[in-house]
Amino acid sequence: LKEKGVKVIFVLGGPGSGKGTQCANIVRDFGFTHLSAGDLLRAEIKSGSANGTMIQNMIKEGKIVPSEVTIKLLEKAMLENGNYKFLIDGFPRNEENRAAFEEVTRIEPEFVLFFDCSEEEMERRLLSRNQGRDDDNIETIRKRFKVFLESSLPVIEYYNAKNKARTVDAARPINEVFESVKIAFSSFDK
Ligand code: UP5
Ligand code: MG
Repeated sequence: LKEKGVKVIFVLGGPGSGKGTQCANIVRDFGFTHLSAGDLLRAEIKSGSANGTMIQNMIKEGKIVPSEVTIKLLEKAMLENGNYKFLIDGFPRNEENRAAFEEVTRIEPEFVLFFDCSEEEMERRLLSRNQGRDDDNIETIRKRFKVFLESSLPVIEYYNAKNKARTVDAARPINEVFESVKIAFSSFDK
């Protein structure tokens, strides 16, 4: 992947902060390929893979699936795709995810886009999404928030300390958030 000249941007933020929504806009305007780690894991469940039941149980509990499983899916998706610019949405979710990805792929992100949003707003969005996701119920949502605070925020702080995090106020209307996203991407050559 590194030899392919692959460039990666991590898109991070709490559950319901708008990662998927904004990635669709970035794909349209900046020519990236969107890889949602959560979507890849859900596709793996549907495919009936040997890991499917384990993944399904972890998602229902809001827990983080072992790195090797997620990284394999991400690597495969990047290798199969002709593009070289990828948005990796919802990964890395903990320190171990981050270190393992770097170790395995030797890729460091160009930067990390962080969608900052209050829990109150994220909860409202998730409860009204209605796409039949197993984890969009109040019990699992609370667990997802806890895991985000305890395990995922430290990853954002790690990149922030390296001056690699670009933080966007995600608690605004979709179009306004995208205006800030465009600014974050403006220094990245198309
Ligand atoms: N919406 C979006 N933006 C809005 C705005 N500005 N104003 C008003 N409404 C807005 O948006 C959520 C909802 O809000 C939508 O209805 C949207 O229209 C509306 P969305 O763009 O879907 O938000 P997103 O941040 O993508 O929310 P998502 O629920 O996908 O985030 P999660 O991080 O919780 O979910 P993910 O799919 O990444 O992971 C799910 C689970 O998979 C994890 O909990 C974990 O168990 C597992 N997982 C791993 O184990 N490892 C991984 O690496 C990744 C996932
Ligand atoms: Mg999403």
